[in-house]
Amino acid sequence: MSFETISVIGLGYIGLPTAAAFASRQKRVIGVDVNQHAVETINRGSIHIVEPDLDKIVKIAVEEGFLKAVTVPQAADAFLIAVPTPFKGEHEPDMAYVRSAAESIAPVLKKGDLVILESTSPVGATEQMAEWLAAVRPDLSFPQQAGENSDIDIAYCPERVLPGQVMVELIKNDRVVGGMTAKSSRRASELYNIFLEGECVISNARTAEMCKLTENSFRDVNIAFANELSLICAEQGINVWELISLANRHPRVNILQPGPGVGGHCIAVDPWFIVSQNPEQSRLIHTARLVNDGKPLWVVDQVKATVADCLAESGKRANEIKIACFGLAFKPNIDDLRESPAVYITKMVAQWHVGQTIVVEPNVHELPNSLKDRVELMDVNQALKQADVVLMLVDHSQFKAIHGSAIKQKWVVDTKGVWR
Ligand code: SAJ
Repeated sequence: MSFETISVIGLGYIGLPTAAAFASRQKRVIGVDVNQHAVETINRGSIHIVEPDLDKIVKIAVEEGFLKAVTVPQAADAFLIAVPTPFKGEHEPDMAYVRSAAESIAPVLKKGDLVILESTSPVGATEQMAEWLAAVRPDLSFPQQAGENSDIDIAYCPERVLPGQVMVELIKNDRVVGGMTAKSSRRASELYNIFLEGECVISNARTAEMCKLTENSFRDVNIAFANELSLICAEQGINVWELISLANRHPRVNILQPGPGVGGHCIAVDPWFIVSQNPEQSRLIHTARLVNDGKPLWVVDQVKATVADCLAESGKRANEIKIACFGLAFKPNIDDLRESPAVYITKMVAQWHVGQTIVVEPNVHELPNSLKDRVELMDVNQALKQADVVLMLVDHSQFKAIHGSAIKQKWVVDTKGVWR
């Protein structure tokens, strides 16, 4: 059966682009979100998140009547669940949003529907979701009960798009499809092939769940290796960026870049799902998390030591010393400050420092509440004119464009090797 109406539950960084991609292929899409503001914004043809090109695609989709947003699920032929899966307590995955999304669609499910879980999830989550659905809809059969003959097909299909390039990667990247049955996989592939130019590679639900966690853990472990090297090099008086660029000339070495820590909502979170399910086996993945999470505190210690040098050499009093922090976003050239090590470090520096703390972040016009009372937002030139100590936190292209010779300050902590 072809998919006449597709419903996407959760209209955030993944759900809204996915809904827009289907709608742009002239499919009728019902987007569902509990956030009334998001629903109203989308229905006006606007967007509530920042992602290149998404605004244009959503505007056209809404104007042409292919996309509408609602707060309560309606009947559809396929449901994609793309709600957050944060962690709780000791880094255990919190599946509460997935459960409530599943239970919210249960009343409108009908024989022949396909349900896909896209949210990053621990292994076994898709089977768990199928159990939750079966518990509230005993009149329908599910894959765990009826296999290939089930009334409802269920699959896990993780997203793997890079924030800032979502509309391109959503269409071009290969996609892993893990059905609870072969029929579920086949139907999920048919669904994604509506807009996908990459390949749909079929596996099973548990492997697809682990695949998503593996991709982000791979990146986390590799960044941790670079961050660990940066600590070792600081002890040894070696420039870590020169070292990495030299080592990367080996044909089989490709080290990532150290930085102030790992931010965002994926790489710093997803590896914990593996660790929490497999604490005995995941020693390397666990240690990588600790290495990356420890980096901001190490940077703050570097700042304290640099300010101490500045105090000793400049003859200024501590309250006369101005520290300028360059960058707040969680990675270069975006305005997303959530889970950003740069914000965390700036806050700690401002709390500790008795003098002025300046922030330069060309991608935002307003400081987050956690910083508002403590720091002052300035442009690059003002900050470079006033600061005694400079802290480079995010390698935005505007900062990279500044030549090292323009940095007159003697006291510099450069976590990205931009002004080396
Ligand atoms: N980072 C470094 N050094 C590097 C690369 C990154 O310190 O060499 C830092 C960044 O500054 C940032 C963090 O890592 O703080 C994460 O940035 P990222 O660009 O590595 O990844 P995200 O979080 O924007 O997106 C990741 C992607 N996963 C992989 O590349 C394996 C993306 O494809 C996923 O779809 C996304 O997570 C997700 O939604 O899971």
